[in-house]
Amino acid sequence: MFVPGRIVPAPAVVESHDDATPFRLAEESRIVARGPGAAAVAETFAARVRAATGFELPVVDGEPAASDLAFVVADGEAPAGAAEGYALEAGDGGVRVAADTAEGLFRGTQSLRQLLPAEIERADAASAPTHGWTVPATSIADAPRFAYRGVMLDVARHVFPVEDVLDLIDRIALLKLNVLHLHLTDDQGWRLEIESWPALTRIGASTSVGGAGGGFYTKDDYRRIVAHAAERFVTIVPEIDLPGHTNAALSAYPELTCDGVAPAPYEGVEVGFSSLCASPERAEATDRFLADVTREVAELTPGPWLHLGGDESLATSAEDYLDLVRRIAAAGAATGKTVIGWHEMGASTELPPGTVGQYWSFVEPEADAAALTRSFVEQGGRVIMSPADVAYLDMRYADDPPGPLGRRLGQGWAKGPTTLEEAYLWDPASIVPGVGEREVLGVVAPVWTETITAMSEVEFMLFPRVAAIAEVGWSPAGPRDVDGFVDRVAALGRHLDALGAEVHRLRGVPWRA
Ligand code: TNX
Repeated sequence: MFVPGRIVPAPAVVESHDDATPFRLAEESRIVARGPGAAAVAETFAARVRAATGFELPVVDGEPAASDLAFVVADGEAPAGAAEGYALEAGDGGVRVAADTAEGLFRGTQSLRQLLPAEIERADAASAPTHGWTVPATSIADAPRFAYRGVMLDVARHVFPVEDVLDLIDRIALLKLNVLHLHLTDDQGWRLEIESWPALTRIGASTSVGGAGGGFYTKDDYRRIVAHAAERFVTIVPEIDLPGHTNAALSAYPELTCDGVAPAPYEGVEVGFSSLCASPERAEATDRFLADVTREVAELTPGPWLHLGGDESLATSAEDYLDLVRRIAAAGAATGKTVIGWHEMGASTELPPGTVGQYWSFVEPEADAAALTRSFVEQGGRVIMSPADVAYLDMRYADDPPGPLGRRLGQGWAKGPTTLEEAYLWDPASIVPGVGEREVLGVVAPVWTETITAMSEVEFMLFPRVAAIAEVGWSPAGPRDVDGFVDRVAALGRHLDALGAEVHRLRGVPWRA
C-alpha cells in the first residue's frame, strides 16, 4: 500500500496533485467560516498562523476568494457522515476544509497544519520559509477507524506542571488524538483536589517516586486542563485507581483501611500492596468515599467517561475484589458517566451495562486476560486496546539512549524495549478473540512515570513512537507500509521541533534538519 502525502496519521484517501499549482497563504488571506462551531475552530487555527506568519488572517463570513481558506461545517460534508471525518481541498483556487461537525473540521485543520511548512508551528513570526507559506495541491477524504484515540499520562508517580500538560495536549492534537487519560491517583500520590476529602491532597499528594516531592491539581488547575483540551476536541478521561494502588488515599484516611492504621506515604515503585477494605465495618466510610470522589470528579468532567482503575489489586482477596469492584463501578455509574476499568475488572459479572475495558496484556494475550476482556463485551461494553508490548511508551527504546536530562528512561517488563516498528505493526481488532473491529472502542498509549520525572522526558518517550499509535487508531486497517510511515514521521518531526517538543532522534528515521 502506498500512501502519498506527508500526514500522520495517514488519511483514508489522499491525492497529491504534484503538477498543480500550490495554494499560497498571503497577507490578504482570510478564513471564511460557515456553520455551527466553524468560527471557533477557525480562531484556534488562525491564532497559530498569526503567531507564525505575522499575517492578520481575519475570520469572516462571505464568499471565499482564491487567497482564502473556507472552513465549513454542514450536513453531508464529511465522508460517510463520520463525526470526526472531513474533506480537504487545496490548490491555487484556495483551501476548503469541510466536515459535518466542528470536531471533524478541527481534525481537518490538523492535516492542514501538516501540509504547511513546519515553521507554521513557530510562535515568533520569524521569517517565511524559503518557498513561502504554501500548501501543496491536495485532495483528502478522511475519517478515523476508531473513535477513542489517546495518550495516558501517569501524573501519580511523578506530577507535571499544568502548563506542560497544556502543551502536551496541543502536541497530541496534531496527531488527531482525541483523549488524554490522566492517571490521577496511585500508591505514590493523589493528584486531584477533592473538597469533601481534603486530606487526599493535603497528605496524599505530598510524595512522588524517589522522594521528588509532591504536588496536585487544584480544581481550577484541572478545569484549565479540561477547557484547553476541549478547544482542541480532546476529552480528558480522569482515572481514580481503585481498589488497589490506593496507598496515598489510605495514608490520608485510616478509616478506609481494615486495621484503622494509616500507612506511611510511599515513594517506591513496587505495586500490589494496598487496598480499600471490603469489611462491613468499613462499608459506611468506603461507600461515602466512593460516592464523594466519583461525584466530584464527574462534576469536573464534561466528557462521558470515568476510569476507575481495577488493575493489579494483588493485596485484595478475590472475593473482596468482586465486592469492591461492584461498589466502585456502581458509584461511578451513579454519576451518569460510563465507567472504564483495566481488564482485570472483567472478573466482575456485575458491571454497569456498557462498562468499557482497557486491555493491557500483550499482543499475544497472557493467562486469563482475553477472557477478562471479553467479559466487558458480554456485559454490553467495548474495549480500549493498550497492549503493553507495543503501546506502553514507558518501555525503553532499543538503543536505550540518555533522555533530555541525561538520565536513562523507561522499563523493560513488557517483553523488553519497544521499537517504532513494533508500535506500528499491530492490529487492535485481532488481539483478543471475540473483540474485533466493532468491539474495539479505540487505542491508548500509556506513559507510566516511575522512571520519568519531567515533561521533556515524557515527550522523549512519546515522540516519535506515539505517531505509530495514532496511525494504528486513525488510519484504515490493512497492510502497512513501514518505509512510507517512517518517511512521514520524519516530516512530522520538523513540526514537533518547531513546536519545541522533545523528539528522540531514532536511528532509521530520515530526520531532516
Ligand atoms: C503496570 S498497566 C501498571 C502500572 C505501572 C506500569 C509500568 C497497569 C494497569 N498497571 O501500575 O506503572 O505497569 O509500566
